[in-house]
Amino acid sequence: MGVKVEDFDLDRENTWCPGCGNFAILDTVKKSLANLGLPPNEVMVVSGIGQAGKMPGHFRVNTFNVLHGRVLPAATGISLANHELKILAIGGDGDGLAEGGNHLIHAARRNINVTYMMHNNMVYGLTKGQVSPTSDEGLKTPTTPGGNPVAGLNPVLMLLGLKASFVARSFSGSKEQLGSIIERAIQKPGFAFIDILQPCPSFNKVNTHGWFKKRVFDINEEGHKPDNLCEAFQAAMEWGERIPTGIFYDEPEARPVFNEVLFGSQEQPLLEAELNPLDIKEMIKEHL
Ligand SMILES: Cc1ncc(C[n+]2csc(CCOP(=O)(O)OP(=O)(O)O)c2C)c(N)n1
Ligand code: SF4
Ligand SMILES: [Mg+2]
Repeated sequence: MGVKVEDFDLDRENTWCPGCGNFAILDTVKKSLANLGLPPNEVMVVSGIGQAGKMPGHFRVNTFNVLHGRVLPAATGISLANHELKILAIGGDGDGLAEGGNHLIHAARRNINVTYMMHNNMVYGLTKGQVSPTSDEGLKTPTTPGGNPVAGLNPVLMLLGLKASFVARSFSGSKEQLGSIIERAIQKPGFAFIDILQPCPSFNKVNTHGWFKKRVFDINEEGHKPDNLCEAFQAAMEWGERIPTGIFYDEPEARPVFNEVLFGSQEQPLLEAELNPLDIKEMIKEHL
């Protein structure tokens, strides 16, 4: 009796627009969890605010929907309290790179044991299409009516610069590739980052499903091996007429995850450990 995709089904009204890339990402995540034999009670999905942030409302797992931009601090705390959970952090490009950009830096640096999926539709979808940190230069939005005056940032290059343990990019329209990357990321100990390109047909009329489909190609199929950081940078530099996807970097040498750095190897999750409160009255007196 393995885990089935239907085990993750939740009968709730879905308010995503027709054609939104989030549907394919949701289906693929559920399939990947089933393929890995991870039952819903062993999975925790933490999400921020935005259309991507609504993901946990649509599948049966442990969930925590937090403030905009605060996905990774919450995921860090959960992973420290219970390292036995498989933790998926989910949010949009605005959530992860604008409001939450600071947290992304430190989650990667600390190597928290979390898979982070950033749904990248290159705009703020939920709040009706404002410019985001990944919007291309020239994109006209309600906040940049004359066109985005600056170039969008490349999240893959940013995460390589932070030496994240695992850095990949996929596209909601490449479900097979996306599924295999998600499965590998979940199995990777430490911080695994996936930039998931997705169309927002309601508010991004430029970077559409067809626009991405015409440009994406798989770097691993073209021979890129993800064990070399310099070559990963080289592969990630491209953006435009051709958009590289696949696994850019998968750190070959295992590095301790944040739990191990703080607590060493743990026999039981912190939340089950016996409380041994320190009596600090004498210490306080010394400073009075
Ligand atoms: C602290 C805070 N700032 C701003 C907002 C308003 N807000 C909600 S979602 C959002 C951006 C959503 O864009 P993104 O993260 O890219 O997700 P998408 O909807 O595109 O999936 C903003 C600015 C908020 N809810 N809370
Ligand atoms: S606004 Fe865009 S991101 Fe949000 S549900 Fe609609 S298509 Fe998807
Ligand atoms: Mg977005």
